[in-house]
Amino acid sequence: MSVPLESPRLASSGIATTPAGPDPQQVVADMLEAYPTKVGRKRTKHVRVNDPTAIPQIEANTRTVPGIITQRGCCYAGCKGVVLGPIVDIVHIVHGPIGCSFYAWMSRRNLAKPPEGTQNFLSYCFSTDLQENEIIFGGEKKLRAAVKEAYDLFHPKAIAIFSTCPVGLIGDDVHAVAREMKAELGVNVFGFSCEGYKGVSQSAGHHIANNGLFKNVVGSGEDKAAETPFTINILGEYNIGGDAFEIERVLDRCGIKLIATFSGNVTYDDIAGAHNANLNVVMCHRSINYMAGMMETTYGIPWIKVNFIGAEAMAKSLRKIARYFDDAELSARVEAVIADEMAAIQATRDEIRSRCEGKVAMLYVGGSRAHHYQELFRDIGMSTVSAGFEFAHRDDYEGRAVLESIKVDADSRNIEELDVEADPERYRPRKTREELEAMREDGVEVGEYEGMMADMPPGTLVIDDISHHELQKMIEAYKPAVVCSGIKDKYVVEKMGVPCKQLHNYDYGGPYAGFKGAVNFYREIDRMVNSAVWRLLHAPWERHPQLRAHFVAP
Ligand code: CFM
Repeated sequence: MSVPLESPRLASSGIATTPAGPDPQQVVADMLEAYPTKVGRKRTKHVRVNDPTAIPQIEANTRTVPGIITQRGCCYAGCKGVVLGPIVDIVHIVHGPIGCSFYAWMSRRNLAKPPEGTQNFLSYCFSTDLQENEIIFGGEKKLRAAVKEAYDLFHPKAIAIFSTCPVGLIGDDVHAVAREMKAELGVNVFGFSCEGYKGVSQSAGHHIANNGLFKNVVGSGEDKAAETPFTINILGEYNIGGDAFEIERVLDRCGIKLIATFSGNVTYDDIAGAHNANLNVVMCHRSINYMAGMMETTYGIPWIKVNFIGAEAMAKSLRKIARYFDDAELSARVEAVIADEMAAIQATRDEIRSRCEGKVAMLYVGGSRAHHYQELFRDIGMSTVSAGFEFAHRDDYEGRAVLESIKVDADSRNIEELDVEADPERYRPRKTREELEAMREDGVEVGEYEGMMADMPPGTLVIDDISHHELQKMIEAYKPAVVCSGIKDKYVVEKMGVPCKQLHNYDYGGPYAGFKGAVNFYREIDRMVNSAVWRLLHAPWERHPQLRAHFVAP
């Protein structure tokens, strides 16, 4: 049995210990047993029994073993689908075969309510529709024509071009075409070499997107003085299911002005003027930490890590922002908003907590949500026995302190690291060294992320890039009340009689951020974990074992 040890960071949450359950070491051994020796050896390094007081090293951001079925996406998905795609008034042209566009069309549920008069291309699908002819003779001509056609039809502020796998293979120079068309049309046109095969997952695409957005858009707007000093950008919030709407509602109430959200419910001009903000708050560290670092070096804007998922986490993050601005009036307003919002959700939260308390969840999602959503479960007394990211790096698991020791391999060397320096005119440090030091003493670290493992109780299992086989074994061992994952394994989970909540697109729900979002999530989870329907579900092979298929490793 696991030893229920206290986790000091979690003591205040009321769930500081691991609930009694199977021996995690034994679960790991059983889970990896079926693999061929070499695969087993590799996967062992991606699975860790957590100890928040002595965080173990985990293998992450390395190639997936072919054939073991994981949830990862590709570099193009990370660049176009995740970071750039949600910017509403850029025409996003996918240079490639039509499938790359069609299957990425509107499936991420990044919503937007752009201001009156703003163009909104989110519901469009632009593609050069490469055919055999271009694969043989080159696709630059067709790309040029597509950019021109999009310009003639819409006259957008900017056009972005995204390269898919074949474009890299045939060697089309999308950057040369972009430069040429920018000169010809007089609007910003820029390209991304985000071919799907680059790197080991969509994470490579995030980095490429950050670089391109920083070079081509951020800071290209005017210097503007805001009517309040409390101005922020949110980095790594993509407005899935309307999360950014709720976050902005709460920030508004507090008197904190949002300049730009990278990239949800946001326009080209918002991002171009993002250098005017006095603070960057980082939600999804994985997809956008590069931008936070570059903006700090170039413009002197510090960043802090926040989590707007979960009512308690939201309150904590608002206090962190208020502490940064260090203004008595702002702090008082933030406290009043927190008190008011908490009071409004308390009765529902208590009622749902009484039905959910003690139940366990498993979260295997992307590169940040498997961490953030643990807070939402904690709000209603549920604990996370196991969590993992698909494509996060060691720093997202173990904290940024390990950054220096991360090995650079051939795959990561492929992705450009921009060399940025302080802007000679616009660099303006927002805080003095002494002010930053005082914040640190108050427990608010600037430019820090301690990672997921520090926030998980001892004895919990952390699994990087989980496979279908491993997921099945985990469900058999822990029999969780709910699994949070994505469409690739939703039905694997549900066929085992366990409800699965998609945390990528939220199924059809959301928002889940902020206070009102938290209530939506409590209700959804209550419905799922307390529904009798799952107990009635039996797979045919439970009654007829001859139907069970087996894969036997050679
Ligand atoms: Fe960041 Fe995301 Fe995520 Fe992500 Fe994604 Fe996403 Fe995600 Mo799906 S940017 S890492 S690449 S929080 S699309 S909005 S849900 S895997 S956990």
